[in-house]
Amino acid sequence: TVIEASKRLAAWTAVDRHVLPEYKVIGIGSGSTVPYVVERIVSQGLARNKDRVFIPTSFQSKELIVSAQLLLGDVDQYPVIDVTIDGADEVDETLNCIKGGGACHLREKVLAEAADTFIVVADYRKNSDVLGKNFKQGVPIEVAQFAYAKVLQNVHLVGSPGATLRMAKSKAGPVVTDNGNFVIDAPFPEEMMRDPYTLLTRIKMLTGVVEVGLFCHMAKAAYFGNQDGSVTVKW
Ligand code: DER
Repeated sequence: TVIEASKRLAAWTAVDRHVLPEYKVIGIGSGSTVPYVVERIVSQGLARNKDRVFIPTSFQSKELIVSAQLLLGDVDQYPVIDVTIDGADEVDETLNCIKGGGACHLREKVLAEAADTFIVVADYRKNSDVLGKNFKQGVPIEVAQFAYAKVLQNVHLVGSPGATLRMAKSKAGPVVTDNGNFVIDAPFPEEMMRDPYTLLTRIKMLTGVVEVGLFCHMAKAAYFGNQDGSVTVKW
């Protein structure tokens, strides 16, 4: 499909430009765009270098690394990462991202922060000017199970009366993350989404919040595949 082709285009461009020969530790994100990152790493022979190790950001990401027969590492073995490449749900004009559509944003943010360079790859739907304009699901918030009702109440009070606990589709009950936590999806009004860093700090301070799916001042560049086969780069 056009969307898959645009994901592939973004991923290949980012790998060619940012997985430099001297880089030894590569962070691999989660979601449906990152498989094209691994595809390019393999096809370009960038995994043949046996001292190049790949760090996962989720169970899914680990499975992707293992199935591609790449060398699997752990972030406690490799606390400093050369480059992390990951997807996003939406990216604004100054590279702030909504992430967590796949409920993986805690480990993703750890690896994004641990990397010297954090690169986002996405299809054209994610290229936006104000967060929340295209991605309507709300800001993903990972919360401790014990505290979810209190966090939900407080998120309602700080500006998201429509916030909900994320329920699973093929499992009875809520989504449970790789870390054993719940996820709250919290839509906020546009004027609050125009200052995502302030919003991030307010949500993060709520007791029981583990991590917030707003990545502010983190990405060094974002690559978007377009429907016409071109690539848009933001940096
Ligand atoms: O959940 C996540 O943070 C993923 O990275 C998500 O934001 C991107 O997933 P996609 O590449 O399948 O759109």
